[in-house]
Amino acid sequence: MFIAEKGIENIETITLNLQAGEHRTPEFKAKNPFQRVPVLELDDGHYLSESMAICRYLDELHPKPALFGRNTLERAQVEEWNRRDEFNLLTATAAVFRHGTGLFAGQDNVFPEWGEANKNTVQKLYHMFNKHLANNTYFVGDYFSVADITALCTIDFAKFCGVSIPDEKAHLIRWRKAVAARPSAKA
Ligand SMILES: N[C@@H](CCC(=O)N[C@@H](CS)C(=O)NCC(=O)O)C(=O)O
Repeated sequence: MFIAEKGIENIETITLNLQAGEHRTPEFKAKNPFQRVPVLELDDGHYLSESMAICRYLDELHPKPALFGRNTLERAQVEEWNRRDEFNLLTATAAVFRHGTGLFAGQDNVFPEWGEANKNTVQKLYHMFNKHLANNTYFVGDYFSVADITALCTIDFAKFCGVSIPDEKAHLIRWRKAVAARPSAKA
């Protein structure tokens, strides 16, 4: 979505089948020792992983449109919300994915009770996000940023994990509809 918002067209995409373990090969481990996607492969032989590191790299090469903030305050606010999206919402959602969906049942270190607890955490965050969006078009005022991209991807992941936005959270639903309607969300 970030690449599409930037209008960058010369990045070839290679999809790995994670369920088939295509990221657990020695070749892929050499690109990212953590064996996670995404990885950006550079022409000079470097490999970059971690989504935000990749986004920041692309942002410096393609500054327009600015997605990390247009001034000092906005840059701090984008960071503020992006960290809340990742450290709070994504962490809780990932716990629901692993512990609360049943997809990993039977594997070591899977605790369904922890999954249920994190479903509540996601709902509490939706409550806070909804209040914030009552007075803001996007997470940072009327400025669309990478924090909106992180939040949309995480909220849609949470839905996949069985945690949807409740109907009464009208501001969060309005925001989600607007961001999901962007052409980049379908890219
Ligand atoms: N912090 C990393 C997270 C990367 C990550 O967890 N990727 C998942 C897919 S979204 C993955 O590769 N999972 C494979 C596995 O856990 O074996 C980032 O932002 O890029």
